[in-house]
Amino acid sequence: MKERLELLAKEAERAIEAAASDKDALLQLKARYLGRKGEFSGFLKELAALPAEDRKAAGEAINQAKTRLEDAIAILIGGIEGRWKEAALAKERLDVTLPGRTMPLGKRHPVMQVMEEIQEVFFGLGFDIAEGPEIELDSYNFEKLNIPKDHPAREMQDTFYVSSDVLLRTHTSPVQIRVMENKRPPVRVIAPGTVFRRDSDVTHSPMFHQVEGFMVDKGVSFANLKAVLADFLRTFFGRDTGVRFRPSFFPFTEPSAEADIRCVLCKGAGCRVCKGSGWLEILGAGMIHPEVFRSVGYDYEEYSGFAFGLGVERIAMLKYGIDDLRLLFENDLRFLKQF
Ligand code: FA5
Repeated sequence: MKERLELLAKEAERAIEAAASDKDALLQLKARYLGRKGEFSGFLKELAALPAEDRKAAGEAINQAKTRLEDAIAILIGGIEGRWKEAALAKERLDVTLPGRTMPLGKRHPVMQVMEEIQEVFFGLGFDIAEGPEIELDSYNFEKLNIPKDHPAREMQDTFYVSSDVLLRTHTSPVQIRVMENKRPPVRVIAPGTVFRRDSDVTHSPMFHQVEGFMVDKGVSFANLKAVLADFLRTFFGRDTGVRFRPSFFPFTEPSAEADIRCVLCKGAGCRVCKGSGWLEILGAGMIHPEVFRSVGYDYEEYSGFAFGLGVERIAMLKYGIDDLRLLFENDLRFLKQF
């Protein structure tokens, strides 16, 4: 038995050596020689037939041979797996110096960018910010601004009505009323927001943005209005931009004016945007009407104030040389990415 055992062990060792780099073959050899029904199990069965005094030594010899072979297989498989792991690690090594993959980032819409820039200029002049509702009461959008129900000035702003007393605000001027009802002078406020009108062409959109601004205190004059607006326009468009004030009419200001800026698209020569005039109207303004002061409980003998309303899209058009205001609302990324 001893010789057969040694012979089998030698044969197994040779087979293992020949399969040293093949994990599957090694596992097959393990099953073939050392498995429960493997070739070495035959020797264990023979043990019972041996005389009692020889059994122990024979059992040990079988187990030693098996253990040796098991260890040899385990070492070889360990080596193979180790090499696989190293190869995988080498292949997958992270190169931390590679630039990351960039996610396309969204940007502020040009109208919002311009709105923020406008706010910055007025912050610098000491104005606070206020907001009001986009769905507004008729009384705030019109009546308290000195525009009663039958006033012809209502036709200046084609209105989207929700019901007879509720509408989509046509301008940011109702925020003047909401602020003045709640705060005593001095006030210096700007109110940016979305407004709605039944209007649509290259310089008009049914939804657009305004920045309202107003200042009330003792002794505020038209000169203050001109100074603030001229400062804003020069800061925004540059020192040599042509600006002009024209007399105008708003029921909530007296006297009233509109400010135009030299059309940057045609440099004043006349084009479809400025309708051939060389100028583009960007804001309405004036001294707050005594009737408006009366509706908010301000004493118009004691206080005076100015107000203005800027069209944000018009300013964006002029700033970026856009020749059709509707482009700003088409959400074409090729257009929007330019800003
Ligand atoms: C008003 O809305 C007044 N509330 C402004 C005002 C405030 C005057 C305070 C006096 C005191 P107007 O309707 O002119 O005024 O509009 C103001 C600006 O909004 C215009 O100069 C123009 O730049 C812009 N605007 C008017 N309608 C449209 C439109 N449909 N689309 C884009 N911009 C517009």
